[in-house]
Amino acid sequence: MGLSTTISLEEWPGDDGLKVGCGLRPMATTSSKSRVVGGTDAQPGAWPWIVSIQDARGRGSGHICGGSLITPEWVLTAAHCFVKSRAPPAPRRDVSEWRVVAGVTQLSRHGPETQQRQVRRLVLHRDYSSVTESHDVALVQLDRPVRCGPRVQLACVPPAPAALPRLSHCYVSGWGSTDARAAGSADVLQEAKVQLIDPQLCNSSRWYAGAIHEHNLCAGYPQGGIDTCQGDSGGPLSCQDRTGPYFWLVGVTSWGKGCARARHPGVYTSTQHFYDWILAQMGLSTEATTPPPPQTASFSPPSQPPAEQASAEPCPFPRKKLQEFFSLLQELLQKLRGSEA
Ligand code: 4AZ
Repeated sequence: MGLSTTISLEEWPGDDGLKVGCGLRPMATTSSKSRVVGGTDAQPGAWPWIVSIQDARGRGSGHICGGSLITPEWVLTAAHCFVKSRAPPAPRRDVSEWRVVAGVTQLSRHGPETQQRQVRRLVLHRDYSSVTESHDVALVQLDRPVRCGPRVQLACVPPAPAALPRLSHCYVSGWGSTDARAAGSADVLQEAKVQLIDPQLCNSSRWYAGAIHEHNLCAGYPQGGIDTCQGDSGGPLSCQDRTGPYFWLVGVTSWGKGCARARHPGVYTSTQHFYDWILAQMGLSTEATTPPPPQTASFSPPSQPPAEQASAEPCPFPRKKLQEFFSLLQELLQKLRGSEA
């Protein structure tokens, strides 16, 4: 029988810094076939890395943008979320204006695993332009790490410069508008299956006519109808790996011409393109052992102590559960081998 009985957790899903013990959806049952615009509710825990970034002084939930947990204390999101109007840029530097909610599906009703955090630091990409929407990426450091559990997990960021991992199904999720013609956010998290669209086609004259940057991805449908919309920004474009039951955080929802229009799919910031930037800002690369250069758009209040070294530890929950699962699997395989002999 061609099965190995030695299964090491260290080899799964991979050996790169940001993808061990990540991308798992412990609560997911079946794959979904739904939409964000005109869409369907996501099941609790369906996208356990998504967070709601909220204006702490806003009305209702105060939801502004989505984001994705990439370590227990860092959230990857879009830079434009922190700019009041897209032109001219007026960054909202005061971290006390924001809060981050993890482990939530329905914004008006927090569940047992919902965890609210304050923001310690905002890092906007220094090349973000609200005119061209280039480099629309930001990191949010939480005041303290979240605890992982069935509804709170980390996303896997694909390493650069390797080719994109072998991807199969891609999904977007968010609390953004469900009506292409109306603003406002959804109370229950929405999800949609989308297709990655060839960048050349996306940038062609009848589509985005050159407005797509090399660090963007286009996803949606040529005919429109299913798309992210206002309020979904910063949230994840997550694609399943062909070889395993885990997802990659492939894109960050950035912009689009309207929502769900034909030949104008959603535009995403490619996370792979910013892999080194992400590591550097979190203090996980050699570059970041020196203070960030002055032009770096770091909005940490000067009175705060330096950020603790970002934890590269995977969330413990899946590891323990997976260890149990793999021990059981190993036992089963041994039994099967025994009964074959
Ligand atoms: C927005 O305004 C926005 N259709 C996000 C995504 C898309 C359009 C607009 C994609 O945040």
